[in-house]
Amino acid sequence: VSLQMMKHAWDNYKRYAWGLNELKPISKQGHSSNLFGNIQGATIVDALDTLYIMEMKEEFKEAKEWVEKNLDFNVNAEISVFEVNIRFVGGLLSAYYLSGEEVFRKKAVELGEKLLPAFNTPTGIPWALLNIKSGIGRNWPWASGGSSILAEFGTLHLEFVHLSHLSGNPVFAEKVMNIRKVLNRLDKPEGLYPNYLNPSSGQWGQHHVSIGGLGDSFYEYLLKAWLMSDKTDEDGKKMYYDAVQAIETHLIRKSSGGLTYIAEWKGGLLEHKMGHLTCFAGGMFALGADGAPSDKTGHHIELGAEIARTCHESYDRTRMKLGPEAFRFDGGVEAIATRQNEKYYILRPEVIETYMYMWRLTHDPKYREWGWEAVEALEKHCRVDGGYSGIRDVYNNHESHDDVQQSFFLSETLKYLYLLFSEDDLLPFEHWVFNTEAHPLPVLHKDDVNNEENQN
Ligand code: DMJ
Repeated sequence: VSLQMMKHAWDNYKRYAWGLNELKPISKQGHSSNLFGNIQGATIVDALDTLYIMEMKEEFKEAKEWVEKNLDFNVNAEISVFEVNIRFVGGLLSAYYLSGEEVFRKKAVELGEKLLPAFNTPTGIPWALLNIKSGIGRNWPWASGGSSILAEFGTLHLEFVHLSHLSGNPVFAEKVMNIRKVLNRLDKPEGLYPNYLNPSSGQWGQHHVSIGGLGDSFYEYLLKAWLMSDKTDEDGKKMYYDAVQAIETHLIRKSSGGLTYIAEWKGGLLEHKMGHLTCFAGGMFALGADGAPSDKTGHHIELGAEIARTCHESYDRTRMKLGPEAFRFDGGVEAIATRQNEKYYILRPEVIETYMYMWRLTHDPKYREWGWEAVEALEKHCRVDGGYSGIRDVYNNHESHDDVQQSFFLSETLKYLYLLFSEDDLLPFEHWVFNTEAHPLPVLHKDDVNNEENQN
């Protein structure tokens, strides 16, 4: 089924928005996101590996030809370093590792080089935004005290390690190792990492902590850096398990109805709200269970299962059986959005991602059942003639479509659905880690690394 869904999403993108970043499935035209500046083709690059894995050979071939002829980074444009890294660098790296086609390696390294000026700050903590022609960077104007964002500068590690591996140029890995060093030198309030860090002073901004937006994939990349290093990156390992310990103590709570959730922390006060983005953490806890101190393995799996259950409830308690952007555990509600501007669903993957990890790690059939419920809801409410669209209010009787087919729907949501219903030997966890945009990157086995060093 996810293959049919991919075909529908891809065919319509191709028909109405080919070469542009995303598709507007209701108005049947292109959608230009300013996150990528003038870089074009986000949906193509994000979808490459999904097409490959689903064996959509014709489509993969036309996507590859587009990349060869049209993917161009010589543009005068300000881009989000994080978004371009996870979608474009990540997408190109995976396409290279899966297909072995040199063009993807070349383009990934070329783009990586364009991103390097972002690190020209007093601390080496990169800017959020970068003009890839002039090399001038800056931060989001809304970010606390001119800060860079934890989930942005903390979500470069996997891709940059691979860029060094594939180019033979150590500079990429050095840049991300330096981020680690800066973080390790800092005092952390209650062992937690605030979402904001000023790249000039090297000091934290507001003490807001989140495992959802602004924080999320930083934690994910600590664990995955360790896994991707064939479990040699002890620093990443320690930072991850220490952070989870602090998260459990200060952020994880149980509602009176028995639902475990991860709250947000604002200078010591809890906001009893969980984002759809936060739901990825169920899968992360389960993936990290194996490496946890031996008495904690079962506990981390259990934590993953609890988060999966809570996130499933957030879907189940809506009219459309699709989860809201954020849901609360206060004012007499549990796992329900109470604010109008938190009731939307934009085809996000995190809940299905967690089902996929839980399925692979426990084989409890309920995760496939829950995944199937999501398929039915997507088909019923998000599928339109011209592709798939997000929904403005998942509690409403009638769909109000937002008219955007997000590129991560093709790279993540549909890929995780496909994997949820595949055998475990398709992209097995021993050999692959998924970047935060669901692009698989191979584990760098000790032997590979040594061999290459010898060759060099
Ligand atoms: C994706 O770009 C990535 O999953 C990122 O980590 C968070 N936001 C979207 C999907 O929701």
